Amino acid sequence: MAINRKIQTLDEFTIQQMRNFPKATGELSGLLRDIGLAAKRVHVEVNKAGLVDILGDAGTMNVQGEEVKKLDIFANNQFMGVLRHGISCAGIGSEEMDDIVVFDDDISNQSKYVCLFDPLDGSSNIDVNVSIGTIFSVFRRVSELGKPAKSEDFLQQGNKQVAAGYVIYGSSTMLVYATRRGVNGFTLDQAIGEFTLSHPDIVCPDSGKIYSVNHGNYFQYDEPVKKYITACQQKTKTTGGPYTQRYIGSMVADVHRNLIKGGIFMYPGTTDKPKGKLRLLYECNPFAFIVEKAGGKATDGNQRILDIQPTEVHQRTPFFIGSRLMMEELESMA
Ligand code: AHM
Repeated sequence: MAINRKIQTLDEFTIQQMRNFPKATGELSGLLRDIGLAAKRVHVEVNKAGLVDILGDAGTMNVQGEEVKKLDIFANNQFMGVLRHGISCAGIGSEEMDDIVVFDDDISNQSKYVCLFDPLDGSSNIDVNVSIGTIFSVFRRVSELGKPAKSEDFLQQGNKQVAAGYVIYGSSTMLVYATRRGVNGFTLDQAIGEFTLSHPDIVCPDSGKIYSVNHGNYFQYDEPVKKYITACQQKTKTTGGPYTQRYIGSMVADVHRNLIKGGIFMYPGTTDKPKGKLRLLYECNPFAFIVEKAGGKATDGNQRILDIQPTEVHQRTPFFIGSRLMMEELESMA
């Protein structure tokens, strides 16, 4: 079968984008290629997840005599491995690791970027064959090149991200990433093992019909959030509701759907957990960057997510994200 040369692979796309910047060194393209490579490995394992009872449980030996790892640990190791051995990343922070890891070798100390990621978000959905994802955030280092990266490289405001993206392991596997130039989506063509450009220049519709929130926590939300949820369920002039409630419990899938179709996703603080559940640096910041670049908005209920000054790698924040007009409607409830 002849390959359709109208397709554009992830590598081709990032290199073409780089040509618009005469001073670009290709490091960011290399970083995205490395992330794409790890994502393909995770894709293969995710697709075998249903066989885990046949192949052996986590902590036991598989048929090759290797220890079977939990999928989220496997994903973490893949992303850490490609970034450590690539030439573009000086260190990483991950949901799976307590502390940042600074690679500190001659090549990595010269690398311009650090990366934060959630290797497998929504991992409680693995057992039941529901979409899960990887989320990542890329910052340019602020510490001196030639020396090991420092914590200040990771604790930058989200508005300093140079790129952010996610991979969704769903009915197909997709990698979506944003830079300051816009948001583009690539679907994994399994026949050739390449991410190919399928969703160029993604724009989040200004409004939509979907709201996504954990209704089980309703009585623990504050009054403006309850008021907005009630508005979502009613036919009013301003919201154009009632909206449809869709909540997978896998943020990558929920926000991806709302990005494409229009909608709002909320993970508010609760009386038990005032800061909610989601992590600022590797869950909320990357999505806020992507959705803002696509024309939407993201806040913690008070301020823009991207303007929050982080103080620690694993900090949590309430999170509201989605179509511009729906977010403005929510803001008017305060
Ligand atoms: P997890 O990766 O441990 O599953 O947690 C993250 C997920 C998000 O993807 C999702 O939005 C949220 O947790 C759902 O939480 P809840 O079940 O409290 O609604």
